[in-house]
Amino acid sequence: MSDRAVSPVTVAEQWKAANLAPLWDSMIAHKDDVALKQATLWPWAQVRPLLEHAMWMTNPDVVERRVLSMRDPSNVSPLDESTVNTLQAAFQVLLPGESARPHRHSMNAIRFVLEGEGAVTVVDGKRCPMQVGDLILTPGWCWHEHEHLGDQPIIWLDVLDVPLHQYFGTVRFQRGPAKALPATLEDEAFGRAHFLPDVEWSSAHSPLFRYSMADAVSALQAIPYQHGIRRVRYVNPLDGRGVMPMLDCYLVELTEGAELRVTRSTSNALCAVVEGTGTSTIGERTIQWRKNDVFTVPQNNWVRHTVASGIARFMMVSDKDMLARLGLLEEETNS
Ligand code: GTQ
Ligand code: FE2
Repeated sequence: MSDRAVSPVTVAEQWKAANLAPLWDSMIAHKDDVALKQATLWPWAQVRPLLEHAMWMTNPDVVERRVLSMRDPSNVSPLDESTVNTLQAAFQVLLPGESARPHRHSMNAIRFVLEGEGAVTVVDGKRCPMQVGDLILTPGWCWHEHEHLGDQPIIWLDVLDVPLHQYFGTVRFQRGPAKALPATLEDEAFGRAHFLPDVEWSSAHSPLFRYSMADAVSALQAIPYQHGIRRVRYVNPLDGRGVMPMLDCYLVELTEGAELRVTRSTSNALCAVVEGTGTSTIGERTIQWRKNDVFTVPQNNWVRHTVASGIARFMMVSDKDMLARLGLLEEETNS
């Protein structure tokens, strides 16, 4: 008998001992179907009472941030806290008089206010007032703290690019107080349309940290619907690209006719409903949504949004700009 008669049991053991595995037995290589992740909905009616509970359970002095994370129920590992492949989202609550101390991390984040007003997020020393619908950036490695000067609880959505940093091995965290604040440009420097500061400035993220809902809505109202949808993008005014390298934000308005469009993208998105009610069919799942509901649009699913009546708006955060820069963004429409 030749060496070729090695028993299968023995060879499997030998592969294991040699840290090898046959690709022909792989469960993923050369298979046609890529498993699609399903959409998930966090209904505000279910989430709000649990946030109320969190208000008296703990406080940010003790736990740094009073946050309930949104987990994709299909995550297998308990260490996987992602909401979609590339994004990690959460609800954060601050009570009147509370503050969440300064820190910084390599992860980029956006905050989107769902309820309340009168809080301020301080980003590299710039004070960003938070009112319902405002989008606040806390870009990677910028010092940030939150303080609440209002008289009712404030609740906002956090969306971070944590899963990407975990993958890249670039997770970094540093406690405050802030040591040396970098130079910033005042928001006022970007306050006139058609003019930009002609200064030497180099940064991976937008110099603006606050995008008000009032500005976003007036920008939206100035543009026509196309196929029942109109959309504005929150951009870095200095390069016209997404606000941060791995987080790209949009305000989307739907009206009648939107349901005729079915789209599919290699990008992942998370949507927070600002106004109105509607239904979205995302792959095999159909979701009914209303104000302050949050839902995911995992990559590669066919998507169709329908508005119940009148108009509906949602803010969408996605990894689209990153995929575009990597040459990996593919989008299709069937209508
Ligand atoms: O508010 O600084 O949801 O650092 C997760 C990590 C919020 C924050 C989160 C954070 C923050
Ligand atoms: Fe943070």
